[in-house]
Amino acid sequence: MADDIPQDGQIRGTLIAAKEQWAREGRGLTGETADLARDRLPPGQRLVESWPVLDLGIVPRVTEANWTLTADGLVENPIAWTWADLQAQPQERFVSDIHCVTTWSRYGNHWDGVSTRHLLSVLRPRPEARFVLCHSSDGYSTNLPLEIFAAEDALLATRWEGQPISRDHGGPVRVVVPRLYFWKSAKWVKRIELLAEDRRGYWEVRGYHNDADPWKEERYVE
Ligand SMILES: Nc1nc2c(c(=O)[nH]1)N[C@H]1C(S)=C(S)[C@@H](COP(=O)(O)O)O[C@H]1N2
Ligand SMILES: [Mo]
Repeated sequence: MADDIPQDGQIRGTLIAAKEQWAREGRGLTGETADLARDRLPPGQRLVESWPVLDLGIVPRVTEANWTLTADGLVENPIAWTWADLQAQPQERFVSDIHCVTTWSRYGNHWDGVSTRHLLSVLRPRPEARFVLCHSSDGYSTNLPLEIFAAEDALLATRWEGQPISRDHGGPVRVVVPRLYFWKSAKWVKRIELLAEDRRGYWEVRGYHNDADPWKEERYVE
């Protein structure tokens, strides 16, 4: 079971408290409106070359051997996949930009993995299913609307720039949802739950915006 996965590190209480404070202060907010036709960088963001690591401080020891993914809730066909099951699905390549609420963005990331559209075609969501809650092996969770989870650029990623996703970045399997701030992309994903009603995740109950659209600067709770 994914719940038995050993963990290293400990909760970064000071960092989490600081991020809650940023939400109260509205840190990084510019009040600008993005022009999508013109801008590639959303308002208040700055470009980085290397890929920063951001998490709660707990790094689960997930491997290809012990990784499992449950996807359940309001679906006709719930699944419990191993790494081999995931590899047996159609693999696709994606290119997208990352926008983190802490104001860094990284352009042109190459991802390989299984599209969320394929996953959903296997699951067959019931008509009532409208929201997705992703759960991770470090105790993290994050929520998003089903239609954004199902976007054509969203995936279960296993490779970045041609290499297996490192443990720090959520390997062996993480979610990538490029349309939203990166906290909506769960590292070490272990369960994907389809819901009729929205249920808020880790940062969403700590002052972060439920919708998280970088182009609208939806950083924090209004
Ligand atoms: N499981 C898990 N996923 C997570 C997080 C986390 O703490 N745990 N942090 C989120 C946040 S705030 C960000 S910015 C990105 C960071 O991913 P990275 O470390 O690969 O850059 O992961 C998101 N997904
Ligand atoms: Mo973040």
